Amino acid sequence: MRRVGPPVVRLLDDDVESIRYSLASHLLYSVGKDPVNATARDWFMAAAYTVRDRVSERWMPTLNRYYDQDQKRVYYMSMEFLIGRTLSNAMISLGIYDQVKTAIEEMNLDFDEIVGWEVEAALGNGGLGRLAACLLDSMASLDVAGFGYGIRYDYGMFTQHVEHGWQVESPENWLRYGNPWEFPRPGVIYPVRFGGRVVHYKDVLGQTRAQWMDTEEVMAMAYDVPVPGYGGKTVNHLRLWSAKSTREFDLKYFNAGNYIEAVRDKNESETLSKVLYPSDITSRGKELRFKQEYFFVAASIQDILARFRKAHSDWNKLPERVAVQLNDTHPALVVAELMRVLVDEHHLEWNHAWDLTRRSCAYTNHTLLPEALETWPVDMFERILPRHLEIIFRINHEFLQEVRHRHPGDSDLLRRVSLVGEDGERRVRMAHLAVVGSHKVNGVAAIHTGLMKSTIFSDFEHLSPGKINNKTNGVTPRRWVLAANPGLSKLITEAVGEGWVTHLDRLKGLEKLADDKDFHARFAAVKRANKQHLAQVIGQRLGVDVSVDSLFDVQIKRIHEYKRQLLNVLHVVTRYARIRANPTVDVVPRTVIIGGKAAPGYILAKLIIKLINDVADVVNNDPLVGDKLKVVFVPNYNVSTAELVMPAAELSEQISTAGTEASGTGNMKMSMNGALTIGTWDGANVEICEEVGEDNMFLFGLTAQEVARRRIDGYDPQIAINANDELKRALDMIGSGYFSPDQTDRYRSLVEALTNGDTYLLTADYPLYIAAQERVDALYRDPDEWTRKAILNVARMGKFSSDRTVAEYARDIWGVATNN
Ligand code: 26W
Repeated sequence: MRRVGPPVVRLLDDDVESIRYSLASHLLYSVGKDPVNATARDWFMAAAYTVRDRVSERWMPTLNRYYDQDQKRVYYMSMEFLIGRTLSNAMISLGIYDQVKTAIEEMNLDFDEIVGWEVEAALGNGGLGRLAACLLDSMASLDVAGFGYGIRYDYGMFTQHVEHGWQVESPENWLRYGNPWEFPRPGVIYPVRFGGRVVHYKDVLGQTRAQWMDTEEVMAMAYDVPVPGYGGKTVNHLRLWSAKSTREFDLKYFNAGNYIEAVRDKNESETLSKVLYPSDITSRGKELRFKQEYFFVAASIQDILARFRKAHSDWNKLPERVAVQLNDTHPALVVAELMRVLVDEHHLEWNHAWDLTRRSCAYTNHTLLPEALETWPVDMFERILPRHLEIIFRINHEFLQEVRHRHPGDSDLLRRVSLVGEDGERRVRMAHLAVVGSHKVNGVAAIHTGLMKSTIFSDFEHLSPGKINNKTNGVTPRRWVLAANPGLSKLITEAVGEGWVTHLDRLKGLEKLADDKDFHARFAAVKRANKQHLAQVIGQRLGVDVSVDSLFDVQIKRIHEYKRQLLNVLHVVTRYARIRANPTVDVVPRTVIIGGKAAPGYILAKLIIKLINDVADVVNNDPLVGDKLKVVFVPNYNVSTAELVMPAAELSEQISTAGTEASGTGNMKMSMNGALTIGTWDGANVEICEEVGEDNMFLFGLTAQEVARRRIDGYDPQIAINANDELKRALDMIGSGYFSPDQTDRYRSLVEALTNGDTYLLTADYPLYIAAQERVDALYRDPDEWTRKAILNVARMGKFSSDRTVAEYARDIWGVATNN
């Protein structure tokens, strides 16, 4: 048992004077500069250390409290954590924002400039990674003992540049200047093994056992990033693993006198945590990716079990004390690894181990797109993780046995639910492993969960009714409203008190102000100021002059065919053609803002970016158009850009083909910041509509059922195109090179994909989308009515706090209490 240490002492005060003292001492003692030669970045580091000290003082007591109370731990396992910047957020969580800001300003420094020097932690692709970060914030804010496990990539999400309209990627060396938020833990280091072979033998008791041997080893070293909850009572952490070579590895070569070989080998084993895979669409059997997945799973399981064993000797307590949440299938190897450790290393009986494993694990699915579902070739699996493959085969054998028993003679069912796909090359289906190895499986919005049950997991739904459940996503109001939109936050607090920050349903109190003239004016002024700020940045950085009087129409998210940025472009081109045809007509001025990264290998997505920029070039420079229409592609869309754009958005574009977007979370962020949504009946849009009311949104288009129907019947885009002159015209303009005079056939393939096949049914939804856009224009002409609806959006978004999401996971899946 743990020794009883001295009581925790808080050494640091939070008044301006003490903070100024901390800043000055950190500048000198930690950064090694004095105010005379310090750069803004040096001051950022000093500020970060100043805040970090105060985080640490609250962190250790949290860990001790969990230990003393033997709290059940929740482990959020994710290949991605898209955290963004930390400084302002940590200041807000600790309640020291004003003091730190004042202290910095009293030293004659520019607070915003200093904040701007922080390189964001972009250890994620998009929605899935950002959700992980929001859930960590909420777990800490609700006093849940929730910890993240992930990978400390040397290179996170690439930086996107736009050159001649094309996306160009460059590596983001985010650790170059050091990361003030991480604590290296050289003492927390575990071996992770790969390859080798499995030997089966009988032990002294005559039990058959497996030994995995002749493996190669890499070490996983921990780095801890504290996660302060709002109010500062609880500070959890995220533990990220970095690959280090083993010492033996080096010695083997050193002894043979081959120094250079030794160093090369060392480098190779350290590539495991080198880079984040920047594709969130295809899961092509990349061996390194597979190894990354096992690397962080193996290290985390060792760490989790070591912590458990410090307090418990009875394995039966595992599911009572440990909940492991799998963020998509990327960590699904947890199931096999936990089995391996319990059976091979701790000699638990198979059935006993299986019972503990299933009761500890739960799995969240984030996509139905077939190309994003992970499967790994059996051959490769066997080469890299031979013992795990055996374990998976046995899990599969016993699972199929049970299915056979319950459904005799249904061999087709067996083929469908098997953990191993047998059509073509044999592959392990990670989603099936995750489902079978978990006690709960969830989707991330009601419609998505429904589709999981009726499509990809329908057999499992019949086999274990009730196992699949919904947990609609949410976003943290701390980052996405309080920090990103101080103007709106102030207004909300004045109207409903401070409690909304942790009890977002209190926004309901704004409803009664939806018709209040004075509140209208102030609400509209906040939006205008936010637009002004964004317009200024766009002017400065991109040299595009946008009018604050225009409607800010925003689509920010990864570039994907299914998200249909192209549909947005078709609307822009239609609008442009209308203005050209009738230049004197009175139109509602629009600024269409689009941002997002394309996976580097996703040629079509990159072509879409080029198209957006080509269209922007023509439209923005057409004197006939002027302020009536502007198109802006915001380069390098990331968390920091999102924090700038969300508060300035008036129209939120959420226009995926119904049934394809699992949830979406940008939709929530924009609506919470007072944008109206133009969107399809997809993902969380459906539930946003339930909350804010159909009158306060612009929903359009085919439903998921209608989409499925059309696909079955065989959809012919030609019919829709021939029936709509404006659509035909827009496609002709794009396809014939109107926007690409330097290369007139640039978009031929793109237009052909729409005219033959049109997988995502853009042409089917086009007329409905254009009609919805006309309703948008009409409403914008009535500013009071627009503002009223915007206020109602904010007022009714309480459900979409990630606090609500975490509370539901805690109650239905993890079995832990929340403090709210
Ligand atoms: C193996 C490659 C890969 C990597 C990541 C495939 C798929 C992914 C993710 C599942 C993609 C993703 O980010 N999905 C998004 O998850 C969000 C959080 O639940 C949802 O809001 C989005 O709708 C969903 O697209």
